[in-house]
Amino acid sequence: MVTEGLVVRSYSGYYYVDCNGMLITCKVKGHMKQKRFLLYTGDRVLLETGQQNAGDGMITSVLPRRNCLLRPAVANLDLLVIAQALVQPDFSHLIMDKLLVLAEKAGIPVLIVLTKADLTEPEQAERIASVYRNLGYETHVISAKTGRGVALLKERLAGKVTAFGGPSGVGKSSALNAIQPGVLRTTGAISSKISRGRHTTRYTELVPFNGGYLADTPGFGNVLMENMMPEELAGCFPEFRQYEPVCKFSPCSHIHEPVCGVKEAVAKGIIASSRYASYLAIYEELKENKERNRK
Ligand SMILES: Nc1nc2c(ncn2[C@@H]2O[C@H](COP(=O)(O)OP(=O)(O)OP(=O)(O)O)[C@@H](O)[C@H]2O)c(=O)[nH]1
Ligand SMILES: [Mg+2]
Ligand SMILES: [Zn+2]
Repeated sequence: MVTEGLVVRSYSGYYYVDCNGMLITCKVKGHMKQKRFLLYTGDRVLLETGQQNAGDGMITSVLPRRNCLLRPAVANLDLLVIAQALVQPDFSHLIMDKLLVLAEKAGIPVLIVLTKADLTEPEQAERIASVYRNLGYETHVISAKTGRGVALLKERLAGKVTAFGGPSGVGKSSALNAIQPGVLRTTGAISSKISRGRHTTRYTELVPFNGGYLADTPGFGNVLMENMMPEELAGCFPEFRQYEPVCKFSPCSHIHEPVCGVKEAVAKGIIASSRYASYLAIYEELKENKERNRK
């Protein structure tokens, strides 16, 4: 029998597929492996069931994706929550801007969550949040410890397929647990190697939540910008768009050109200096990638 299902977790060669509420353990059919087809958590797949065990299946194809991300590795999202701590670890504009660029390129709506509000002054939180609110990104300041901001965030996730992504240790799993205690069934295996029993998320798993799904994902260190050309970057900074008509050259890299609307807006303080600094750093990284690939 052929049925459709949703990949809710993948783990060492096995895919766990939700078929109308029943969890089926699957492998992928040989011809798919030959094509080196990557399957993501969040993929909709066709599978053959009922050969041997009722709980086993074989994935035969992947249905077209609406969207897909590598970091975190997940497909078909309605919403990506980009989580970062205000402190511990310190907030990084560059990491936030890189993740925003990747989400813009993938065409996935973003909601920003700034965590550990209990560890910082409200003014500091506001300073960071305002940079992103001014760009039009919905930004929530929360604390899993005190519960601040959790109820409102929970409301905003209802009925959607949402993944929480961001650097390691920023509090993604803690935020999810605050939103829905017990939501993480299998994540949070205690690692004795990493600092005294900290819970570190090992894989992406979708869990049903309020008419949609929530995904916790493993944190990462740095964010590598891959599969992107330097010339594409400005298009992933939405606030640049309205100043580009002023640029003398088209296309304009907004770096060395003499008359540039974007550079003017930065000089006037209309475009945040942290955003422009990220643009320069990412542009440089993409240029280096391009030169390396040419060799
Ligand atoms: N004070 C404070 N500590 C927090 C908060 N949220 C998380 N923490 C702490 O931060 C550490 C990391 O939290 P996790 O929820 O495991 O972080 P994570 O983003 O899921 O980490 P990875 O799974 O490794 O990517 C833990 O020691 C938490 O107790 C918060 O709101 N306030
Ligand atoms: Mg985690
Ligand atoms: Zn320009």
